[in-house]
Amino acid sequence: MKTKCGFVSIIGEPNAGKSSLMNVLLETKLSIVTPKPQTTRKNVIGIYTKENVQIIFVDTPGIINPNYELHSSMMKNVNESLSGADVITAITDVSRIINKFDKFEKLILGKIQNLNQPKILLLNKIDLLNDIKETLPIIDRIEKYKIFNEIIPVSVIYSNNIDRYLDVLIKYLPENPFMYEPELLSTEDERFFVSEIIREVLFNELKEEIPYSTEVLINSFKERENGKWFISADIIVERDSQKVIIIGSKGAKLKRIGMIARANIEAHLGKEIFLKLFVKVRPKWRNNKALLKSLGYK
Ligand SMILES: Nc1nc2c(ncn2[C@@H]2O[C@H](COP(=O)(O)OP(=O)(O)O)[C@@H](O)[C@H]2O)c(=O)[nH]1
Ligand SMILES: [Mg+2]
Repeated sequence: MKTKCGFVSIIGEPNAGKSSLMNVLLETKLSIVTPKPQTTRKNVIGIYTKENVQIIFVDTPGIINPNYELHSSMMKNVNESLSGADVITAITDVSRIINKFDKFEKLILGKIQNLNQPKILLLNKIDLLNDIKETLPIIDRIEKYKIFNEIIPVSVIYSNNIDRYLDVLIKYLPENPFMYEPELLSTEDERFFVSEIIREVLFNELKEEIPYSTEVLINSFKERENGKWFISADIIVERDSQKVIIIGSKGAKLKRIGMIARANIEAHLGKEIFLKLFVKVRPKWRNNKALLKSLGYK
């Protein structure tokens, strides 16, 4: 039997639903999803294998105009994923695209219009529209650019039209042998997922700009004699005032963050862990190239 296998880059603006899409396709929660934009900072690989098809999805940070070195690194990740892709999937929040079409045109269409790979556009969040017909003028407008091979309205969180997307995607996927074992879900290691889970809790528990000023560094990740895993991590912030907020009065906030993170990590790893969190101040880490490098950024 002939097999199909290839890389699919998932790109789009912040909050479009890129990470949700990958999670729905893989029927698991690999990539962190929050109501806040710019949560995903590094590319996350998710591998879908069914029958004779293997799709290596690459979830990417939302495309923005960079303000920090951190953002430049995030955009490098997007570009890398695009250049390695066999098929490109762009996804946009259809309920908001009308009011921000110029931005969509410049950031998304501009970025991919000269690339050669097949391109699919998902108009996401159709559940937020009063009538599916509202997508028609948008589709007309985007079709004029002749960038996309297919434009598909979907609702990722309701799995609406996702089957159709998969069918179309598979059509454009090249014939190749599988690259990975069919059981493998990701090439990312557990340390990465653990740090992402902690970051997700920070995004959910902290207000305004604080989550954007945080990063998580796993210091140790080892099995102890009693079978319980010991994980210690630094939560890196930019200012003392942020450290004070994260720790909270009598350490209550950090305790809560640790409790939620531990439960989520245990659910992910399927085993009990012991989690120790420290908060450390690294002024302006988002603009410090050397520090970014030590945190795994390009
Ligand atoms: N109403 C609605 N919300 C969605 C849909 N897909 C994603 N979202 C929400 O949009 C927000 C951003 O999703 P996320 O996957 O993190 O977007 P990303 O920044 O592009 O990775 C989250 O609150 C999701 O629950 C959808 O189909 N309908
Ligand atoms: Mg994301």
